[in-house]
Amino acid sequence: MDYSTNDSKSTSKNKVVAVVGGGLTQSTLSQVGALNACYFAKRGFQVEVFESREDIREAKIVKGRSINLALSHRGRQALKQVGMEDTIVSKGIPMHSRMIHSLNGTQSPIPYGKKGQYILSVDRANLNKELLSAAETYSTTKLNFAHKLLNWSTETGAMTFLRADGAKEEIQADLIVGCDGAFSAIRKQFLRQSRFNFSQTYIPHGYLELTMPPINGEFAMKPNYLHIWPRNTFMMIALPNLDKTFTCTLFMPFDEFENVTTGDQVIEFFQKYFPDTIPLIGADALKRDYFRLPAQAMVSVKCSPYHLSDKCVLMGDAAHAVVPFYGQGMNAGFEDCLVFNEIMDQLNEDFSAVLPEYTRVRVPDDHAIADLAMYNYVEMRSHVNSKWFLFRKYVDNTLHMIMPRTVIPLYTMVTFTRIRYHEAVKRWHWQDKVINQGLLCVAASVVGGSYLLVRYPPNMPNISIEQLWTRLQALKSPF
Ligand code: FAD
Ligand code: EGU
Repeated sequence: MDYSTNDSKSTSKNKVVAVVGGGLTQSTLSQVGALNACYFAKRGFQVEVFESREDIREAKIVKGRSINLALSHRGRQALKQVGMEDTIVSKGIPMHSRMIHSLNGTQSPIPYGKKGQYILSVDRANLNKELLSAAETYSTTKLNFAHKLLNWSTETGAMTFLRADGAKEEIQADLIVGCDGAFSAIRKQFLRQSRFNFSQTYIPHGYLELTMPPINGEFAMKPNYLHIWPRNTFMMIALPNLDKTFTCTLFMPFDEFENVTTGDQVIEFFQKYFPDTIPLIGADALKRDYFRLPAQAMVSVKCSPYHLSDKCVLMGDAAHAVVPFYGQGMNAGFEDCLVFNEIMDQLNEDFSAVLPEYTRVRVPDDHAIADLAMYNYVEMRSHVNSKWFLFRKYVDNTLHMIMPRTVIPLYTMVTFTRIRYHEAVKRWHWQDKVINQGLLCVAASVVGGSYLLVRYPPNMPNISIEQLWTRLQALKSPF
């Protein structure tokens, strides 16, 4: 009997897994495909990665910008499983707190939590390079760049690729893992299936990235912070880079972007909303860089199921693009790989059982983080200025301090734990109820108490403050 398990194991090792998506895009860089290549290679599969772009490690200059993102617990746990956590963390910059910039230039730090609770600013390009190189250390992994997926057959599983030389190539695999981003070509075949759910929503905001250079060879602002300028409809965020620059991301409705068309208007706009950043970015650089690229759109995509028979599975943005207002898109995509890996262990790599189980387990969680990110977007743009942001985080953290086990702030569950996203949402609703009921009780006793005091004034003996004080002291004294 033992032989059969051994047999099935050894045959599974000859199976080919095709990971579609793995290299770089300008706006985003595929991280999830590169990580997945590591996971499947580690399990002993023959891994073929197909990426429509050229090899990022050989590309001369990455057109566009060096962008960074926030890596937190879920992403780190997923990296750890393939032995990549330390490599990535060593090149990340810890951010222990947010730094809230008020309109008048005041800066207020708000810690993320206790000492060990910080997030990391990591370079997208470096993360991608490291993961691809790690995947390549397995002799069973082959990276195919300049291979653009055109179509695939749900009947046979055969994929058609367009190569750089214009030729088409047909490739067969035992499992197709779609990690080809928010506009996934793999997902197109899912759309033709009955009972496949799909929705996509563009938000009215766009984003634009600006670089804040070092001053005298040093960071222009405190480095170990996630800098935030909350201005209701406008918001800017800045994350530090290893080269001592900051990448600032400006979020603003497309309508407003259209209103700013000249360099002078840019300065005028920044003077009004982000005056403290003008000398740091530099007025001339600001006028120039603002128009370097048009504002980029942000989309939220939800779908289900994530698998098609035992042939194909979606992960990362291909399965769930989320708006960036929780800093979780890539972290969630990495956790997809980790969850899939756990299910592969549980169900002995039997794709016909693993794929439906992955859908069953993962859809509720990915939908929950998509909803949370959208909720936070709506909240931030509707009434979040710096005072409100400071107040809310203060209330959250204080309640957590008073009742550390009962009240855990939502961002803490999302950012620093692996509590399933949908469980975090449930707990959050429950906490809200408890807090509201607590407040209601306090309010009721204050109102009721005052009423009773007015209605039935107590017959207080006429004693002086001094006497009251001695009595109070007497109460405290054990004798
Ligand atoms: P992608 O990065 O989109 O990669 C898809 C890959 O597939 C690309 O390399 C592409 O070239 C390739 N591809 C596409 N079509 C084909 C085809 N037909 N054939 C072959 N290959 C193909 N997440 C965080 O966790 N923290 C953050 O702080 C954060 N900040 C963000 C800020 C902004 C402004 C934005 C927009 C997003 C942010 N995210 C963040 C989200 C994060 O960028 C994405 O979730 C993550 O990059 C998704 O990775 P992916 O590999 O699934 O998809
Ligand atoms: C947006 C763009 C602060 C990188 C959400 C916090 C983000 C990031 C927050 C981007 C915010 C917003 C959280 C983290 C993180 C906060 C978080 C957002 C990284 C609720 C590169 N968000 N982001 N929440 O709490 O949990 O600090 O582009 F402004 S990291 Cl919108 Cl923790």
